[in-house]
Amino acid sequence: HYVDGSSRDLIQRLSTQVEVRTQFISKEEECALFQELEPGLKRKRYQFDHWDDAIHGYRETERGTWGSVCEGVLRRVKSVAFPEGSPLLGPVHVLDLDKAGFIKPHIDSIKFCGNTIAGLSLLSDSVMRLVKEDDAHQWLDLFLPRYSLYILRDTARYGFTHEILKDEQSVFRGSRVPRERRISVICRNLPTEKQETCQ
Ligand code: AKG
Repeated sequence: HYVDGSSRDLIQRLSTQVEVRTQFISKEEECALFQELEPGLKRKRYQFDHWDDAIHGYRETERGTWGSVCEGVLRRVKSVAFPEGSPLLGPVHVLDLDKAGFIKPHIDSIKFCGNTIAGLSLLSDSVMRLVKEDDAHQWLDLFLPRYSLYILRDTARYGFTHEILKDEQSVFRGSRVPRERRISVICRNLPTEKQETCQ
């Protein structure tokens, strides 16, 4: 439903590594997250001008401590997305994309982030595209509705770039997915020592 791709086989192969959980947070929880984040975000300007940035039209922040509603949401994210006991990157990453903003294809740092990325989508639907690093013909599109949680693991995280499509290109299975301002709240785990020594 929420995953499209270049072939059935690819969708099947990545099915344990790519998850979209719809309605993961309630409207009230989105509101609580927004109210905690908006004052800090509002003080910053959207960055549009760095031509070499992976992200265009964004502002960002990190957060280590949350009020009780948000803390409950993050506990739920952690319990469904990460292996038990997997140490997480300290603060949670918050990315605020302007309506005109987008994220270009990239692979998250293998040095600083572990095998799992989990992100909540606030305020807007969007489309995330994964493209195999060494074969652009192999791709997956994920429809990320507002209030959903996506999880990328292992090969989906290491062997595929991910991007958030700009409004003009935001289409899923032939249907337009209008992009509004979007805030994502992203949790990552730390690389294990074994992963680190492999690089
Ligand atoms: C990243 O931080 O690596 C992302 O691509 C974030 C994607 C998102 O906004 O959900």
